[in-house]
Amino acid sequence: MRPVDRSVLVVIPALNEEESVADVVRDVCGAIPHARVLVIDDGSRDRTGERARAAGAEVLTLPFNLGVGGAMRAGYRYARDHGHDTVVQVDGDGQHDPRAIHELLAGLDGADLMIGARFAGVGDYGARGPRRWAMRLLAGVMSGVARTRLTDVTSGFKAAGPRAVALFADNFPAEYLGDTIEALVIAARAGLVIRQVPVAMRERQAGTPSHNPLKAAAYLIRACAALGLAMMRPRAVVEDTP
Ligand SMILES: Nc1nc2c(ncn2[C@@H]2O[C@H](COP(=O)(O)OP(=O)(O)O)[C@@H](O)[C@H]2O)c(=O)[nH]1
Ligand SMILES: [Mg+2]
Repeated sequence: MRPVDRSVLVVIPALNEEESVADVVRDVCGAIPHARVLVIDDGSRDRTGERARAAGAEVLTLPFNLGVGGAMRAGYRYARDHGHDTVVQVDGDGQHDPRAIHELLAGLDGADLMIGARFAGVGDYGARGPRRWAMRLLAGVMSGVARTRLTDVTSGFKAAGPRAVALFADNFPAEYLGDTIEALVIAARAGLVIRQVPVAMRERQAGTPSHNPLKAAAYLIRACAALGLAMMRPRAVVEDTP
């Protein structure tokens, strides 16, 4: 399917991103004009929603903070209910270059889920210390689960085709870290094809990251627990879309 033939919903989960979200929305609209852009404003205490709307996005305002997983589940449901067969997840802090969306969409011709992978040799984005080791370990384990080589399983830059949209509208995990590891496990176990494409990652344009070095050490343990729990869930069944 050519990218313009897809009905694409770009979902931007955002928490307190008033300084960057408008630029992200404008860049996404410029890069992929035929897409609809939905910002999920997840209980922000700043003007994230207002800025996003002024820049041309639709905004779903959640009454209280659900986390990235809960926000993405809302996004996938919105896609299904409004007839979008393809969802692209983009961060609201400007780290993801919207020009790479085309490569993600092109990859959906041979896959159900495309990951924009940061450590695959493009750009100079680097996590350090325990966070990087955790990411590497998880990438190794997840490559086995997904039966393909994956180098960055915690990337928030992803494109989901029709089968993944149908699956995630009902099964997107809302737990901590669920939007990354657990979502991939659910997809792989449902028989979906997962692939990655290398992307350059930019620095956050403004605001503060939701991670900090102290939390990094806890990341590995939590992520492994998330992986273990995801493996214990019953397999989800995806109905083939016509
Ligand atoms: N909807 C929602 N978005 C969030 C939440 N926490 C972070 N985000 C957004 O998720 C994206 C990635 O978060 P970020 O802190 O940059 O994570 P990092 O890039 O992995 O360091 C950004 O667009 C954030 O605004 C949350 O609780 N809910
Ligand atoms: Mg970020």
